[in-house]
Formats: sequence, C-alpha cells, structure tokens
Amino acid sequence: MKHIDLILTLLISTVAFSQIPTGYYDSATGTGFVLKTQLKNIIDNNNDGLATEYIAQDLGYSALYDTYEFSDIDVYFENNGTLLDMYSEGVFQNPDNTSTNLPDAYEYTYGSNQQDDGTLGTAEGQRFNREHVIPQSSFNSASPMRNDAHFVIPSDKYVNAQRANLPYGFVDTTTQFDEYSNGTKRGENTTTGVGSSYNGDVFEPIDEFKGDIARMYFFFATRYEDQIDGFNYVMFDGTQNQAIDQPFLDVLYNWHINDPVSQREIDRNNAIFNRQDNRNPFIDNPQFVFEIWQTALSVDEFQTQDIVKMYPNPANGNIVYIDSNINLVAEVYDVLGKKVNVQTINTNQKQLQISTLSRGVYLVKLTSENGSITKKLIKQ
Ligand SMILES: [Ca+2]
Ligand SMILES: [Ca+2]
Repeated sequence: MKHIDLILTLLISTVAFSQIPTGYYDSATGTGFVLKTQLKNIIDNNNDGLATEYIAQDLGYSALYDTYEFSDIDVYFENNGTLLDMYSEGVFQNPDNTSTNLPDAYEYTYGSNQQDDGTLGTAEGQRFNREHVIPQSSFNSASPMRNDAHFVIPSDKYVNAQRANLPYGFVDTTTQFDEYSNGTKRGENTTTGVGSSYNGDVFEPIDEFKGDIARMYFFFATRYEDQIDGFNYVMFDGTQNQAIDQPFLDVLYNWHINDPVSQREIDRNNAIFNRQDNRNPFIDNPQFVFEIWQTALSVDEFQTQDIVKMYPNPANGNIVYIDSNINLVAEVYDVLGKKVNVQTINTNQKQLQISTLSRGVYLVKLTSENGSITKKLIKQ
C-alpha cells in the first residue's frame, strides 16, 4: 500500500470509529429514570450484552493528560492548537448572545505547562492541571471516577483551586464577587431566578461553557447511577434516580437549554470515546435530559420562555423537537403572518412535523392552558 493510501485509510477509519456507532443507543427505549438506567448500562464498564469494544475503560489518572491532547485542543477560538481551558478561554458574549473571540489572557502548551505539584499555581497563567467538575472528595478520589475524562477537564491550576469544591450556580453580581480572566465567576449564590435555596458560594463558568458543564453532571449522574446515592456532595440528593438535588437540577437544566451542544463538545465526546470506549449520551441526544428528568424539574417549564426549547433550529430535517412537560398547540405562521400549519404537541411525542414547510423563516406560536409564547423557526 502506498504511504498516502495508508494515511488516508487510517484517517477514514479514525473518523468512522469516532462517531456514534450504529445501534449504540438501540436499547435506550424507555423514558424517565428507566431510560437513565438503560443509558447507564450502555456507557458503564459492565458487559450488558454490548459489544466488548463499548465497555468503558479506566485508563488511569496520568492518562488524562494524554487524552487532553486529543479532546481539549483549541481549534475553535484562537484555533492555534493550544489547550482549550474552559476557565480561561476568551469568548466575548454579545448582548444578542452571539459569541466573538477574545484573545486568551494566557495559553497553555501540552507537556510543557502541565503539572500539579505544589510549586506553581499561585496566580492565573502559570500551570494547568486536572479539574474534577464533580469534586473528588464526593467519591473519596476513587477510580474509575477520578480518571474519567468525561468530567475531569484541563483547567488553569489557580482557578481550579479557587473553584475548590464549590457547586455550580449563578453568582450574585450585586455583591462582592471574584472574577477570573475570561469572566468565570465565584461568589454568593444569586437570590433571584432558579437556584435560590442554596446560600453558600457558587462557581459560574461563562455562558459559552455552561451547557458543557451541565451535560457533564447529567453524564455523571447516569454513568455512576449505581453508586451516586453513596456520594456526598451538595449538588446531589442522595438518590440513584434523580441524583441531582434541587435547586441545582433547575440550574443545570437552564444551562443545558441555553447553551446547546456545540461542535467542540461533539468532538470532545468522540475523542474520549476513542480513548475510554464510552460516550456522553446527553451530547449525542440532548433531548434525553428532558426525557429523564422532566418530572423532577421544579419550575414550570412552559412559563419560563427561555426554558421551552425548540430544536434543532435552524432545522434541516422533517421534525423539530419541542421540550415541554405539558400539552401544547403549535400554530405555524409564515413571515407574512399567514397560518400555515396547526398541530398538537403532546408530552409523549414532543415533535413538530415540518415536512410540509418549504425553506424559510416561520413563527411558531405555542399555546398551553398557562399562556402562549412565539418562537422563530428557520427551515433550511
Ligand atoms: Ca484559545
Ligand atoms: Ca457550550
């Protein structure tokens, strides 16, 4: 085989292997916490009838740094191959919620800047190390949790230490708070909005990475479902099913909805799958979050406009999913205000059929007994 052919073959097989394997989620047929357990059986390290290549591997703690060279590379922002650290990656949030790159305050290179001894990390920009999004103390630093790249991320060592074991939440910016180079915050839990019943300090990533963090919690609560009731952490409720305590479940759901899955997360999931042989189902299928936890969400999803979600949008298929825990009527209007479609969206099906719509911009008015909201839909 010629050299170039060999490289091509390797590239193609790598790409093929790194995507969701056909049939991987076939056994995830249920809803609610039944679905959660089905997903656990797919992504855990037991042989539940799955192909052996899909049994989760524990590669050990030092292997995380090797994984990061595949899973956490900045090919999205500066696009310069340096480390992508969610606690320092510079992303500017415009008021209209479109992101623009800002220069990072500092950048890290694999190998030369990574360490976790006690000598550096007294300020930002000195070293990076391994940050457990779910703190190690909650599971006594036990394996395989300690070594699981799905929720153990590379981060600036100083900011990592500042986060310590704090839960995630919205920081109250009307009182004194700490802010790090890219806008990551630490301070009092906000007393407005969701997440108001916890009174200690919280840690808040920037908007660009809120959903990433949330989906790591949904992963953890699923992957380690059979042990999590024994883990001790303020964000957990001591149960195997719901696992994530109120009000943090509402916070994480809000973050999941308002920061949808990005290409960076899809790539990260694929890279970790190549290494560990398991996937984060909530990156592959974001609707699983609502399907599992819908009865546990304490807020009225429908009355909070930001939380009623319609996706994908723009849509290029025949179906748009609508997350809601009560029945809705969907009226579709074209840009001239002409009603072109009416459908009932019930809580079992949650799908808006758009096969009859031609390409263009539409307004979808969703009405329940609580009121109505209108959302813009683009069909491509
Ligand atoms: Ca960067
Ligand atoms: Ca994100």
